Amino acid sequence: MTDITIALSKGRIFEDTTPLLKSAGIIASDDPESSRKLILSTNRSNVRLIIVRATDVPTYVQYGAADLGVAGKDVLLEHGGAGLYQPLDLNIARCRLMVAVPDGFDYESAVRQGARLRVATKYVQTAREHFANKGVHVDLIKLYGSMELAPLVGLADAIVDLVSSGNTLKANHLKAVEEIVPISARLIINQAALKLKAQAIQPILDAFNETVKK
Ligand code: PRT
Ligand code: MG
Repeated sequence: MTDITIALSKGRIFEDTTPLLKSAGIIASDDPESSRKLILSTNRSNVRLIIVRATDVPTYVQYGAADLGVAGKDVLLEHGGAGLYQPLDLNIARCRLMVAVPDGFDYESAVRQGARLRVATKYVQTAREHFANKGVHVDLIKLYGSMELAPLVGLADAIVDLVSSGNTLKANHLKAVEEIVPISARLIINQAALKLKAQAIQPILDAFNETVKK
């Protein structure tokens, strides 16, 4: 039987993918929240899960270290998608990639006046493209997390970050001023694996498809 490796990140992606895996008859043998294992076996002897950082999922799948993976659209936009087949929007881990500024900052008028903005973000590629399309001059500052802090301490005028409930922005006296793109997690498949392991992969893809449609 062909061996299949599926790359997931722990937290919301793992939690939201668990029911989809179940619909394909795949049940993890351990919970990544409590186990320190990075390779999890499943009830299916030919299927294993690997637990990697959310931003690393496309890389594992691109190089074929994993056949399948689940990654946020935000992560895929930054990665670029080389070597990946993206057949299915799983409609999970939904949020929006947005521009946010301090409560008192008049973003619209800054943009209108052609101000040069300092923008802190983990999403440098996507942000660069967004502001270039708008004709807004920006200096991008790459951060790896907690972007909400940057405007509060004078590191940046604005941030580009994911927003779901809006509570994190509110708690830090920030407001969303522009949506860049709606985000959800996608199934990704290594392009070569899809051809070479079609018999093993297609039933998983079909089950995911059915469950997502419901
Ligand atoms: O957390 P870690 O540094 O380990 O990695 P990660 O942040 O890359 O992974 P994880 O598991 O937090 O996120 C995985 C994926 O979930 C992301 O790539 C998104 O596609 C998706 N997702 C959905 C989110 C959110 N919703 C979300 N709200 N990822 C992050 N957030 C963060 C956001 O960055 C902000 O800090 O939650 C905060 C805002 O939430 P609200 O509800 O306060 O608006
Ligand atoms: Mg996170």
